[in-house]
Amino acid sequence: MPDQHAAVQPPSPAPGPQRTEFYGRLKGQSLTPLWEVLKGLVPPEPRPTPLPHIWHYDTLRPYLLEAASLVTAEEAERRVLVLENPAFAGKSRATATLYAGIQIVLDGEVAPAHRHTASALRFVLESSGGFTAVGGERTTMRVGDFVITPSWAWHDHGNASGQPIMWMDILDLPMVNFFEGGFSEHHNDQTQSIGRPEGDALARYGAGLLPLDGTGPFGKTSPIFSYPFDRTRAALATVAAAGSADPHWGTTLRYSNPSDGGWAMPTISSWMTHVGAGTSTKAVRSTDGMVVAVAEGRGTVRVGDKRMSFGPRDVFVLPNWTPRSFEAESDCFLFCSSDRVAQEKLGLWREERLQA
Ligand code: GTQ
Repeated sequence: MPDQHAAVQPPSPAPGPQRTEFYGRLKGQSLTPLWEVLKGLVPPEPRPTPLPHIWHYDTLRPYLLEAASLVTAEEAERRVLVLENPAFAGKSRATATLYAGIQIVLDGEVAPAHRHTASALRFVLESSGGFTAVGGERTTMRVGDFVITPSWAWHDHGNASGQPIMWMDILDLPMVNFFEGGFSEHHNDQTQSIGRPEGDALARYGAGLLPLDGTGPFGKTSPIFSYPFDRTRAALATVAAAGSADPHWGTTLRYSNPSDGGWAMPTISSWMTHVGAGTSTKAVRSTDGMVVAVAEGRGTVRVGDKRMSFGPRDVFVLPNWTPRSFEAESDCFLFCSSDRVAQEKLGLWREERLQA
């Protein structure tokens, strides 16, 4: 230990044993030299960790059915196969900030009521009419529907359709857990009590009308908790037919919160992109990593130097700040989600449109 009162010596300019010895002593004081870590801490541009990855539905489906033969929905609480990015082994992450999984509920099963501060969305992949109940209202889940479970809303899932139902879950769990701010609890009953008829929320908030008073039941989340695919598809097809596609983003409409015009959820952005048969989009990159589920169509996505062919119900990850573009063989309807809304609120979101 040098004498603290001795005159400070000019620095020894080259790395050497003195530095190593100094760093060793710093460690013991819970101190670390910034100059050794600065470049990693403040990178000149994003260095994406997630890898591009695709899960083909044909591959996923038998595993889901096998899971359902081994574990009941009740025992599992949520019987889900997590879509874990190969770059995040053991971390239950699809991107740096989003969790994704595929959930299966068999005919006659119940996924019991619980709630958590993490927000969830569902995108329905296969259904003959299973349902979810959210905050006192039930909604039938049809293929292509976008359904929200707002933060801290009770939710249980059920199925009396005679066939299994499968959907993609996306939750903001990595974000919530980053803040270490998460809560959850179980309901006393398997299923919550239902206080409003099916379709109530859509009628009140989703018909271009709003109640005279009241802001809706879900705080920062859209009071429309179920956005039916037939409406989304019809709107997008009409807009696409008008020929106003963005060269980089195709024809895109975002799911919005009618109360304020913002994104439907406070932490996760979702939108649907149409790319017409035989057309392609130009490459673009943005700071948000995306999870995409194919609602309809076949095509190829280029992401960085990788090409992935996709078909209906496939799910893929497009890493942050990595150029991406779509080539559509047939008319494609692509459901996309990312943390864009969170980045926008924090002033972080950027995009770069490339000319290729
Ligand atoms: O349906 O509530 O995939 O709580 C992960 C956690 C689904 C759900 C997931 C959950 C849920």
